[in-house]
Amino acid sequence: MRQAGRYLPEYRALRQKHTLWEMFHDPEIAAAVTRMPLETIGFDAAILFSDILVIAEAFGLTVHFPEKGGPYIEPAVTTADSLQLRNVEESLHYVSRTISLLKPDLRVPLIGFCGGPFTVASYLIDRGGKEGKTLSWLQNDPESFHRLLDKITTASIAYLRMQIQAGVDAIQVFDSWASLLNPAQFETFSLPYLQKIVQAIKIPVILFCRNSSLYPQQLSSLNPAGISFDWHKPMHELRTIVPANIAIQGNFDPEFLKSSPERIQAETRKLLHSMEGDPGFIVNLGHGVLPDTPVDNVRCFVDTVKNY
Ligand code: 1CP
Repeated sequence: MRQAGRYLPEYRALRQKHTLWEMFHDPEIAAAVTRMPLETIGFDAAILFSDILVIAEAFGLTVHFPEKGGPYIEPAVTTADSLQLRNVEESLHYVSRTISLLKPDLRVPLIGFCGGPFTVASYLIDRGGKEGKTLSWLQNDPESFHRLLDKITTASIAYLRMQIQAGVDAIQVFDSWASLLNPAQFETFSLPYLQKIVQAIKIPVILFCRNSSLYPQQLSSLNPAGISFDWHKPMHELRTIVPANIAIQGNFDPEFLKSSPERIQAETRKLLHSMEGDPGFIVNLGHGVLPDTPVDNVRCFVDTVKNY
């Protein structure tokens, strides 16, 4: 969860020299950033340095990462019919190039990813749903909203297949903004599209939503390899709902890594103890590492797990 984010001084140093857009589009830089947290902290897996929004380029749209304010897409999408998929391999070739640069000497598995179709739609329409246009579209014209989600799903599957061809070992799907939906809308506008992705992808798929702990049954029904949980329910309680063949990962509040090393050690051991004997448990945060997290605290967290 955001391993290569702004908490790493070497990442911040590189960011002084390049825009975020350049860093995502330059395979040498993206590969170097992917490796950074492995060298500094020693995680058990690497997550590709990219962003869920670059897929907009497969539709001929431009993605902006301004220095202030969240990322946005131009032009904003206002009709399902206006969205035309181009050649994914050509539009996003720099992502496969990054993966090919990384794979030969990476000693841990590499996780590729894409956004959940609903979350990507929310960025294509209105900056992650921030202007309310996504929700009003799905309420006023659900039929065309489904057509939009279908097009994004087709693009996402092609994009993931390209990543797999280039060498990623597992996939995480980030449907972050599914948290904007009520339970009935979640089952209509998020879940069926996650299901299409899980069914189409033949390597392990981990599902993430911002409020996944509300939906353990629904997410388990898609039979993914794993589910990433937020911190609103204890992991051992979630495990009683999620079948043993599905791995569960989580679930500390990212704020937790800003507490003292003593507390990090104690709480991490407590979580590990509560999940003892469960081979399908992956220790993680419930969302990304926050920018002002001390690097030593992240290291303390990982070391506590490794030494348990
Ligand atoms: O220097 C900076 O300002 C960088 C911030 C940043 C980073 C590190 C952005 C802009 N994207 C990324 C990389 C990224 N994004 C990764 C690679 C792995 C890593 O670096 O550890 C991944 C997996 C993502 C996924 C992503 N991007 C999501 C889903 C996960 C989540 O956080 O919920 C979302 C919603 C985005 C959109 C996005 N890109 C960047 C930001 C700051 C945001 C969120 C903005 C918003 O709230 O709308």
